[in-house]
Amino acid sequence: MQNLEFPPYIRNERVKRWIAEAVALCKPDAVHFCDGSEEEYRALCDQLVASGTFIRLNPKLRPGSFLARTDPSDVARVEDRTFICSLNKEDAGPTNNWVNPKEMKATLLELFDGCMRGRTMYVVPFSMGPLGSPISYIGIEITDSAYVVVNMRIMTRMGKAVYDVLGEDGDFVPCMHSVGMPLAPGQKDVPWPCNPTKYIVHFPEERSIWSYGSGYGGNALLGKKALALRIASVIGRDEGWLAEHMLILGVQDPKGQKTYVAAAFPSACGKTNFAMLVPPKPFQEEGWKVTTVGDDIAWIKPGPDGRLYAINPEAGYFGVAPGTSYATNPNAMETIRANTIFTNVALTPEGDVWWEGMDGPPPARAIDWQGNEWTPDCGRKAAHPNGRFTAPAHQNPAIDPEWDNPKGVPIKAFIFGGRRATVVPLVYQSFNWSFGVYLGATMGSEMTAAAFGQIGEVRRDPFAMLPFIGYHMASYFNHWLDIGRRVVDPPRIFSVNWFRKDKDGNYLWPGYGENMRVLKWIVERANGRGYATESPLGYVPRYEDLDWRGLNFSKEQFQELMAIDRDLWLKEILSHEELFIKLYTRMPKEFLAMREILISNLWRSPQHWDVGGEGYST
Ligand code: SAT
Ligand code: MN
Repeated sequence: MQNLEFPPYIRNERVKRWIAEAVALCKPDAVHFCDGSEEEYRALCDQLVASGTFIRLNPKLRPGSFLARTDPSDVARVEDRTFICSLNKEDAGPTNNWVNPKEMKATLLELFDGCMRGRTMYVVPFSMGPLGSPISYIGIEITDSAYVVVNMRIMTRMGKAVYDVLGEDGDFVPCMHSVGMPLAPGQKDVPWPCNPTKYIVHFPEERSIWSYGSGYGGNALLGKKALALRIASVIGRDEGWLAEHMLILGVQDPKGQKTYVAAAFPSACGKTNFAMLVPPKPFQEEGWKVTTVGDDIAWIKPGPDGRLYAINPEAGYFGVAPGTSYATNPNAMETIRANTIFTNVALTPEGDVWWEGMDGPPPARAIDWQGNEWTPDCGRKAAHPNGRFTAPAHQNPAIDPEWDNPKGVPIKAFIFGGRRATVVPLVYQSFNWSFGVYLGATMGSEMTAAAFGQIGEVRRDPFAMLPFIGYHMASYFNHWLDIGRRVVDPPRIFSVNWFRKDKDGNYLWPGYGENMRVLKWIVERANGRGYATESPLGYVPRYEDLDWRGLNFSKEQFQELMAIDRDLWLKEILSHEELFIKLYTRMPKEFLAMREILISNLWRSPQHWDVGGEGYST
C-alpha cells in the first residue's frame, strides 16, 4: 500500500493514530475513507453487483434495491462466539462468555494480522443518535466488507460530518471488523467471504469492539447490538441511563394527545409489527394513530423535568422478512418498496423478492436464498427464516414526527412481552416500579424450534437483553431499580402476551392490529385514566374496560385469556428460582421479598382467578 494519507476533514489525532495502527495490523491493499455521500453509496452498490455479492432488483418493481445471499454458514448472530471481556470476570456475569482481555487481545491481534490482504479497508464514521445530540455516541467502524458499509449507511447516521462533531479531541468507540478472509495475489474472491472462526468481542472498560469472521447483521454492523446495546449498556450503568432492546412507539388519541411507550420482546414475538401497528378501522376513523420512533433499540435518559426520555439511536430497520406482509405489517411493506437491501430472501423471475408469509400465492418458481431453483412443492423454504431487509427509517409512512428529535420523547409506559401458550394473561400492570422491574427480569418466551431446547420450555430472557447486556445481569436489575428511584414520575410497567392458546392449541387472541385495544388501555392507565381491578399479579382490565368496537369478542373469551391459574402461577414463580440462583451474588434483595409477596397473594386467591369477579372457583 502507498503512504496512508488522511483527508483534511479528519482532525482528531486519536482517530488518526488508531486508523494508522489498524492499517499496519490488517495490511489492506487500499484504504477508503467513507464520506457517506449518495454517490459513494451508489458506487459501492455497483461494485457489489459487479463482484456478485449483490443482485440488482428490477428497478420498476423495487427501485434502488438489491438482494444479497450470504454464505449458508453466516446467517445469524453467533451468541456462543460473543464475548464480554471485562477486566474482572465477575463483571461480565454468568450470562456472558468471558475471556481474560489480555489473552483475548493476543488472540485477536494474531487473527487480524494481515487479515485484509488483497482487500480494501473502509473507514466508516457513524453517529448512533442524531448528529451532534448530547445523547448520541460516535463510533468509527473499520471493515473490509462493502456490504457492511452500505448497510451501515442505512442503519446509522454515517458520513464525514461525524468528524466535525468529533473535532480535535472528541470521543469515539473504535469498532474493528474483518470478514477474516485475506486474498493471495491473483486469488479470486467469493461473493460472500467469511471465516469459520468467529469472534464478536467487547472490551467494556476500553469501550472498544472487535469482530472477526462474519459479515452478517449484528455480528458485523457494529453500531447496532455491539455498540448501541452491549457497550452502551455499560456506559449507561456508569452515567445513569438505560440502553434497551426496545421499540418506541407513539399513540395519538382523537384529541391529539400523544403518549409514548417503549416495549421489550424476545425475538419472534412480532416486535417490528407492534412498532408499526395499524389500529383497527373504528379506531382510525375516530382519530387514533400509532407512530414509530424505533423498532429495536432505545436509549433512555432522565430529563431535566424528572421524566424519562428515549431516543432511537438507529436510522434504519434491519427487520426479519419472512412473515412480513400487507396483512401483518402494511407499514413495513411500504417502507421496503424502494432503496432497500434484502438479505437471504428469494428472487422471483421478474426480479423482485419473495418470502414465506408474503401476501398472495407463492410464485410458481423462484431462486431460493441459496441461489437454487425453487418451486412451492420442492420441500424447502425459499427464504431463510432470518432473511432480512435493511431500509431507511424515514421511508416508514408511520414514522413519528419526533423520531429524529435529539431531546427524545417522554416515555409513559414500559411493556414487557413474551410468547407464552399458557399461564400468562393478555395484559396486566405491575403494582409499582419495583414489581415492574421484577416482571422485566423474569420475562421469558417458549421455545418455538426444537433445536434450542424442548418445545414449550420457557427460556428466561430478562428485558429481552440476555444476548445484549454488556455486564452482570443482576447489576443491571439493580440499575433499573435505581433509575426508578431517581425519576419523579416513573413510567408504569405492563406485561402483555399475545400468544395464549386454548386447550386445542388455537390462539385465543387475534393479535396484530387488534393489539391496539390493549395498547389503548395501557395508555389510559399510564395517563391515570383507565379503570382496572386488582389481581394477585397486578392490575388488570375488566371486559368493559377494553374497547371492543369492530371485534366480535365475548366476555367468556376474554376471561379465558385473562384467567390466572393459581397452581400454574405458583409453579411459574418457583421456576424463577433458577435465575435467582444463577445470579445470586448480585441479585437485588428486593426481588426475594417481591417473590414472597407474589406467592402469598396467589396462595390466598382461588385456584381459578377470573377477572370480573364472577366464576370464582376454588
Ligand atoms: O442480526 S441482528 O443482531 O442485527 C438482529 C437480531 O438478531 O436481532
Ligand atoms: Mn433486536
